[in-house]
Amino acid sequence: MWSPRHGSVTRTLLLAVTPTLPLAAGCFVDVPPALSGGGSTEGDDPSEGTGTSTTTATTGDVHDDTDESSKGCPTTAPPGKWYLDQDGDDWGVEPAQIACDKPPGTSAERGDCDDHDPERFPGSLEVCDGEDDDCDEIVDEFSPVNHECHGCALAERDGAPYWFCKVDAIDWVAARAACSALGWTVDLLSIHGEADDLWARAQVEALYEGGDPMGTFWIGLRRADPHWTGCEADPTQWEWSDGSPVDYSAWSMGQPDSATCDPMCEPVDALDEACPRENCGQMFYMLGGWNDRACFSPGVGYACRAAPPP
Ligand SMILES: [Ca+2]
Ligand SMILES: [Ca+2]
Ligand SMILES: [Ca+2]
Ligand SMILES: [Ca+2]
Repeated sequence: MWSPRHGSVTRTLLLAVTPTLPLAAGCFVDVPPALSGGGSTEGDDPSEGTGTSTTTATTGDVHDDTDESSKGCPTTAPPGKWYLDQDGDDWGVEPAQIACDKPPGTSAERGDCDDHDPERFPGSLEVCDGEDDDCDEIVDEFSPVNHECHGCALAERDGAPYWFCKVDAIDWVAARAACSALGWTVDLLSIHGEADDLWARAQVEALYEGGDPMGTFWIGLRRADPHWTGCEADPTQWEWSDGSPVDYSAWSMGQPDSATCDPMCEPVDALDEACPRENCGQMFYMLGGWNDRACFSPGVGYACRAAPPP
């Protein structure tokens, strides 16, 4: 036997696989009559008209048993798309239902990244909780109420979030992984001009106030080829891990120097401790300037940046 609930589910499933069906002819046009079955599209066939019309406000469904006046919604507005909103935060999720009136438990907005948590929705305030609260696919980034999180100072510049993280010891690969864990657009910091460089350095200086003047933190610099033999690496073969162009450099005096290179071995990978090559880049956080260093070295911090919104 047909029920409004079952009919609604049927329409929802069919809409998911028939997204291009026209919507303008009436409230049930998302359901092909030949496939509807069970009477859920009762009245779609004009020959079945009985001269009565019923609107079921509680489900948002409009049951047409008639003619022209019942082919559309009660008002001139076309049927709307309504997204399931289970946590009541006014943000829903796919798939959509089509109905003239807003069905209970739905929203006209879609994009809720957790429809079981009313604190998480697009535009919510990001807080330090290991979750992406504002549904931008970035975890625990800067917000008006989130300036520090898990040992990282947070900032935002030109629309892009930054993390400046203080740790006891971390190699370059682990630092990059820590950045990536914050979101797929997050990588180690790349620097593209003096203003970028000075601003980043100021953030880190504040974080490490009173620290070692020779202390270093990882940035996204790495050699394009970490497997070079001998110790005469091409000093220009550097790249940013986020894929951005190397259009600026601020090496410290005498760097890159690959000071720890052992010319008698051939490295297996970028983290080969038995055959050190200074394949990764870091910043002297108090003195400024960049330094090449073996990627397995224990840096005491790192900086991450998310790509700004397009
Ligand atoms: Ca929701
Ligand atoms: Ca939610
Ligand atoms: Ca977020
Ligand atoms: Ca969060």
